[in-house]
Amino acid sequence: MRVANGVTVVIGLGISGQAICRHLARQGTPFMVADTRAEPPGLLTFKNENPGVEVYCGPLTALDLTNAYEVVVSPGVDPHSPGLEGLLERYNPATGEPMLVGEIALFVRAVNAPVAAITGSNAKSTVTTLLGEMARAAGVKAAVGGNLGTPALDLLAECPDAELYILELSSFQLETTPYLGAKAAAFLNLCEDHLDRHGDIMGYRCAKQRIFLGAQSAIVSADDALTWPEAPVDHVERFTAFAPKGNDWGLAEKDGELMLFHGDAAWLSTEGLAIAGRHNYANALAALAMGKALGFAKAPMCQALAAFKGLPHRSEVIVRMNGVMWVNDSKGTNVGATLAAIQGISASLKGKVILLAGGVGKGADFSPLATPLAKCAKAALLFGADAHRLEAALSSSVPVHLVDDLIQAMEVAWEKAEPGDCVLLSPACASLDQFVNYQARGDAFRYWVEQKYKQHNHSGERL
Ligand code: UMA
Ligand code: ADP
Repeated sequence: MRVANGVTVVIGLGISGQAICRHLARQGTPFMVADTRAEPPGLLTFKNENPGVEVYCGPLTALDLTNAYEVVVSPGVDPHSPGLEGLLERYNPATGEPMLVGEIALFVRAVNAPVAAITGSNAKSTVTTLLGEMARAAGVKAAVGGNLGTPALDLLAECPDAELYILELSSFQLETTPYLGAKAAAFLNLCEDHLDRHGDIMGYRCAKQRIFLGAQSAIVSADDALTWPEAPVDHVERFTAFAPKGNDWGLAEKDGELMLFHGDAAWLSTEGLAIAGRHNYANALAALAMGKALGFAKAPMCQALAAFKGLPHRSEVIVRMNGVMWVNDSKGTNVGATLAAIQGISASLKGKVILLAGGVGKGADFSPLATPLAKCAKAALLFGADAHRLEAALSSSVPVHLVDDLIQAMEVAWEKAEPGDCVLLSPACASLDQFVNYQARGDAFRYWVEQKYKQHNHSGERL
């Protein structure tokens, strides 16, 4: 099928694709939509609501894009996939940008307030949400979204008078962003993830480094040089999960209390925080560093931080039952997140960890989990598409059991757990082989635990 002259082609009819369509419609730009799936979810509704918009479903190789004005691709579509070859590298004289861009390129063209952008392998949603709370406490009208939930282009329409846009950005979104120009850009951490898409960790890092294009301030981890900007940025703030050097943000003891520091100034004690674990304190420091770069005052930032309880599905304690703690870390979709969860939880655990893991491993190497599990785990119960790869990486360090699915894993965990233990769902994998998304996986965990809790409460058993 030949695309008509001067038409913008939106690739993908998911959340971003639909937001891109709404934006183009608002701007009066002629566009059509293509999706590689024969029947993408929401197709009928979209057609009913957009009767004049052409929709093509099928392989992109059958689309002739020669006359297109530009191609705007959804994050879930690889810009190098068949049918799109060369477009990312080709200059588009009409826009001065590559022929293929993503949603964020359109956002950058349209936005007229400062942008704070957050990327990293883990903690993006946590830091983005916390920074949003800090902005609110500081009296700044901020719109919060991106990969986190509300697409960036919808934020523009929903909050046109925002004084600040706070965006969580994934490597997929950054890969197709030619320029960002953020007032403050954070690259929080880097561990293997999405290797099936980016080839290797350096390809993945390279996409994430784009967050610094045109940034006024960079916020990076002092503990990981791979997060530091490759191209010069005027102002750099660094945070560490350990004692700070120079003017860095860090964690150190003062008078027997673990405190958050900026340089040699103690800002607040971790004892007053609702979030726990060294990785979460590092997240708090990153948000403080960003807030400072954005001009927020110290008092409202600290107030918002003290009140912040963290997000569901991230090391979330569901219940303590028969002396066993049941923790939902369904958002632990890569090895770095699962390591952080294991280390955070085992630090204060009397018993052992029973890890529930598995799903789609996205090509990652699971072996970094072996040593920490050898130290603190009773068993690893493995399910899903990459269960055998996990078994190969872990079986010499910890007893492993292959099960069919999460529910079976929970039943085995119920049998094995003893008072003092923690049953931890932190799968180190995406959920898409057995669930709609990570939330559905976390909800299934929560539901099972709550049912069990009710049954036992009902029968009068001591919990
Ligand atoms: N797809 C096709 N063919 C198409 C278009 C999409 O097969 O033509 C498939 C993709 O391969 C993918 C699924 O459809 O499996 C969804 O892809 P999409 O690009 O349509 O995704 P959206 O619905 O637009 O949602 C995206 C983000 N999803 C991805 O990047 C995969 C959402 O992040 C984000 O909340 C939303 O935009 C709004 O910005 C989710 C995510 O998993 C939470 N992100 C990854 C992560 O956090 O690790 C990057
Ligand atoms: P993202 O949006 O980057 O996926 P989230 O805030 O949703 O980040 O957290 C994702 C996972 O990472 C959760 O399992 C969470 O417990 C874990 N996590 C949170 N902070 C860190 C950190 N600083 N380092 C490693 N893992 C972390």
